[in-house]
Amino acid sequence: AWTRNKFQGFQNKDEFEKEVVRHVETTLARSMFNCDETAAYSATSLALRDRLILEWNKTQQRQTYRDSKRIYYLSLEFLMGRALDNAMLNIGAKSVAKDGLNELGFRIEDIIGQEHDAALGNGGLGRLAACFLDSLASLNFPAWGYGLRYRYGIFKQEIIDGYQVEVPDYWLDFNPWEFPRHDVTVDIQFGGYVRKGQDENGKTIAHWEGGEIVQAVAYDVPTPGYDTPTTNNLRLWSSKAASGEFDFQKFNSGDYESSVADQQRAETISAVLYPNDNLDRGKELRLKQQYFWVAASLYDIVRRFKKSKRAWSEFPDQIAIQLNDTHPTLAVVELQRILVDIEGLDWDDAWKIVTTTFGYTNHTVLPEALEKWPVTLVQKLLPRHLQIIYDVNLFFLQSVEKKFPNDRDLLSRVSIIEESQPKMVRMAYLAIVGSHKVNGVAELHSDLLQTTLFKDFVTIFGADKFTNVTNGVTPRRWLHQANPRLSELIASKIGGHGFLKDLTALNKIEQFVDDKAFRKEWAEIKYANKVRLAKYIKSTLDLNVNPSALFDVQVKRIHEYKRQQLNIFGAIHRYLTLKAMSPEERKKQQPRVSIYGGKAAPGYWMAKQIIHLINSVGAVVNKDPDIGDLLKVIFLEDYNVSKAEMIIPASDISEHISTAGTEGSGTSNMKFVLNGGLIIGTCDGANIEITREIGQENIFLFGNLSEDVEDLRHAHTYGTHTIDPNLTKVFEAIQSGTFGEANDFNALISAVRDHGDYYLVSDDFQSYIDTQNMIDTEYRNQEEWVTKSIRSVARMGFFSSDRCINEYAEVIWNAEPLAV
Ligand code: 26Q
Repeated sequence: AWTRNKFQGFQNKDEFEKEVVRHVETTLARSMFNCDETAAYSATSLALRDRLILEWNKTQQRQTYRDSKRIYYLSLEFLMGRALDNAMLNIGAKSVAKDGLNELGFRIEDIIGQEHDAALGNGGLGRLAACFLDSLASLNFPAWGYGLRYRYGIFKQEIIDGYQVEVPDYWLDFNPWEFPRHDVTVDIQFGGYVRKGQDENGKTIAHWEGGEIVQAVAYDVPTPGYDTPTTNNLRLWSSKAASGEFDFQKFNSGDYESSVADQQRAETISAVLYPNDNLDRGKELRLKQQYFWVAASLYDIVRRFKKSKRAWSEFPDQIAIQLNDTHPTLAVVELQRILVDIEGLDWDDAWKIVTTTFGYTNHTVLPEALEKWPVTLVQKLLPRHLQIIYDVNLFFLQSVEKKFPNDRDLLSRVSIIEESQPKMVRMAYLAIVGSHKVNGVAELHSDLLQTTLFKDFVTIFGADKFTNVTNGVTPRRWLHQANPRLSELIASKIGGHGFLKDLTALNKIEQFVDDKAFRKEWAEIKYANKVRLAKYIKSTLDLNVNPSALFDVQVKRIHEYKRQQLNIFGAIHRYLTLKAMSPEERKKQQPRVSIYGGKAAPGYWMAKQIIHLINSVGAVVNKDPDIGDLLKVIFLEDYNVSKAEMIIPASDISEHISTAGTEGSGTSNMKFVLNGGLIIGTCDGANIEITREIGQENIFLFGNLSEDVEDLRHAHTYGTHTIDPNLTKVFEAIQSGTFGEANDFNALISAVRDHGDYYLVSDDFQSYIDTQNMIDTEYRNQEEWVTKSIRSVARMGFFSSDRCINEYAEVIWNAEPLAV
């Protein structure tokens, strides 16, 4: 077995300190006398980074030398969060760094806290990509991530007068974790026209000419595995003007403005992450981002393959490319273009290679999230690609016609080109046709894909092409890093930290469920985590919350389908109920802190209304002397990965309450349970599999089932639609001005009362309230609660992203780890 040698970590704290001091004095050119926390963070990162780089280089050499199959994960989002703590833990240098920093007069938590999150993602999909990179490296898979180096990640959220305000997130000021590769560049073409020519054998060849060129520059980010020397690469592309600088010709001739404008236009491509989550807004710049990133990545992949001098037919044996949603689907077309137009392969041979190489992961069934691009836009930016898409579609439809003759409806349903006004390219269909496997992200989600959205394709290609890979999360970040005390407690009981690499080993803690000392410590850790969050609430909102109260948390992107409105309506109902009680009766109630966090897409007005309602309710409830500690309503500003690491371990109950059938998987549900929190949830996404694993006695499920949703919606629209009486009282309280301006929240109420209640808030309301009341009761029995908490954690082994990556490797990639 591999063991860390002296070159990998630090021998002792003195060696670490020496390196930190050296970086302060030389790299940063400062004296230790005015070394503040920022400088200490920089120097610590640089010292760690030096060790990482050596492993990284060796890993890359090893992977090149062994030449085994590589996995490329294409994602427009990598929501990495902070890197320093993770790197220290992964290379086993944290305790040395802690002692060393202490001697230099710093606390390691303060130094870790200096780092800006790398927030190159919106939510679940981007964080999943980050967990996957951690697992790929930890399991020693030869794998690269490819993404875009946005200058601005997801915006920073400020709450002003109860409303969300977006502030740009400029995160690149000092980023020790990226390495510019000014020698690794690719010229990317846009626009122009296609000229048909002939090769020496008289075969027709398409030449894509004209248009503009933008240059892609590679920035590499090392991603270390846990307790292994494997350090993989995340390559992010940055855009700049092809000439490198702006056009001096124009500049010298006096046309200053347009020379600068050209440069800025090029740099705009990688300037900003689109802040939509689960919503497709077809903007031209988004399509440019997609092609820019896909073309640069494929050029890079093909270049690396060509160095091996293998036959093209071996391409799929050497390379697996996974499409994280449809965002990189142009890669399918681009590879076909490279093989046919540039490398001269026959269409059919090329297409075989393409389809064997790609796999496609779908993350949602929401119709508004399914990507479509106007044919005219694709024609303008990517004329050759549009021709290829048409040809792919033609051959595909011909094959369908052959198998299912005379079914014109079928042909128009599955056509990659939607014959609408304007015509649209359906990216999901292109991804299905261009891949050998299509997967959903939880069992229910994959079933729904196969029986509804992609039903026709199951008929056409057969059920084998479609599969499920239930999501997972990395236990390194989401247990060991976020909750070090819990990780230590578990390790102390079951013989070390092996569970971090084989999460099923957690089941060994179940035998201690009756161990008094263990239970006590378990409860103390949860309490300490709640105290930490309470302090944070005090420092940011100047509000006192009682750490002994039940902490009820819902943190995730704000979306109607995720139903934060159900949660806040429920909190209002609780408030009204408490207000109606006598003081004696109130004393018997379970105190609760209702905690919310999450960003709304800037253009998503309803989501912003929800944030405003939560804050308006908090403003009234939190200062109501009748209520005191019985209910606090808290909105935590700017929820992100590093805040998640603090919030998740502090929850007693978390909410995963999407309308049944709408959440692909959810991944924070897994993180909460892994940290000993129980959950209230609908029968949706991975909640269902979590229930199966941990036992239904350990989870609070409520609400209508996915198979009933269609009928309920139909009834709302065509039958008489009656609103739940308790919910009606909530609406009346809002509209009588209890929480500020009476009419501010009309739209939220109307959506339920007057516009068909698409998300079934009213249908699920009573069930939700009943379940929350049951939670109050059960929470009072702390002994039983701790038992549920321990048993749940013990049974969470399945939800490691390691299990998930191993499934991808076996079922989709046909790839193996590389022994170190
Ligand atoms: C598309 C087109 C134009 C602009 C933006 C987008 C876009 C961006 C982000 C569309 C979708 C997303 C993100 C989707 C997402 O995060 N999905 C979540 O993926 C998780 C990981 O699989 C699941 O757990 C969640 O259920 C799912 O909502």
